[in-house]
Amino acid sequence: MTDLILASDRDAVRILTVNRPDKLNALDGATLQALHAAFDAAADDDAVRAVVLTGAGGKAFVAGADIARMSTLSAVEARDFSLLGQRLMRRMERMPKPVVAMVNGYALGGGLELAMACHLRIAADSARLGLPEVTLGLLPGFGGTQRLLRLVGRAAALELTLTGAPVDAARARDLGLVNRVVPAADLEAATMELAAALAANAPLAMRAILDAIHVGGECGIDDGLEYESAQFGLVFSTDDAREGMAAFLGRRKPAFNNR
Ligand code: DAK
Repeated sequence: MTDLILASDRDAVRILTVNRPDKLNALDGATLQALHAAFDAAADDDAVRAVVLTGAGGKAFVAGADIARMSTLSAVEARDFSLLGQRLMRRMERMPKPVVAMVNGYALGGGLELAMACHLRIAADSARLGLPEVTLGLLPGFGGTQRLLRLVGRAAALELTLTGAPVDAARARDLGLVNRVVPAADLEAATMELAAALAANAPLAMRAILDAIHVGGECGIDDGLEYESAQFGLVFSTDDAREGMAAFLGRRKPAFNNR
């Protein structure tokens, strides 16, 4: 059997590739489970400082949940499938290191939900993104309504989910659905440059930032500020904070050690 998820490392960047190109990388249960295991492994590996997620085959990031598999599910199985996907995407969102979606083509339905669970999204100008579930008589089942609302606000979230119509990459950037759009030919280089820059930053500071932004998105400003200052105190006591400040003062590049 071929690997559903390919994993390779470029220096401190782990590249994960959903590998079902003949099905435009559609997500079935086994692929969701393999992705979960791959993210667990990336989280546990101290040598990995940033993760890039993409799709194989050059045409799609991920074209959605596997409709053929989904069409055979009972209600109970559909709930389990939804829980499996939600668990994976929560796991990704709460990763202690930054995760970048390299959106190299269609990101539809569960595929866009997957991209939205990443911390940053960079898209090829040829990519198309959308939540077409409504056209199948469904609604997003991996947290898509909730993450889209938080990313782009109510008006655009309602437009994308109620019409089901995909948007091109430029519109996705205007909505704030992706951080950056680059020519398709430059996508890999631009993504790896971004990921390498992230990987060079202090891991414990990034972890604290990921936590603070996540917590802040779910609570009021006073609780969020308190959380931020607690994280600041914690990070301030690390070797990497000493190293970062000393490197600045010594006019040299810092070398962070995750301590
Ligand atoms: N699932 C299964 N197979 C898919 C697929 C998908 N989402 N997308 C593409 N494929 C397969 C095609 O069936 C075809 O397979 P073969 O016939 O060759 O065996 C192959 O990939 C190539 O696709 P096309 O021949 O269709 O390629 P085209 O270039 O003509 O079109 C396309 C590309 C992306 C426009 C088209 O494939 C397309 O419209 N795909 C479906 C996109 C879509 O509707 N995605 C959203 C899926 S729904 C829930 C949990 C989760 C969800 C909902 C509920 N709960 C449990 C409650 C999430 C739902 C979704 O994601």
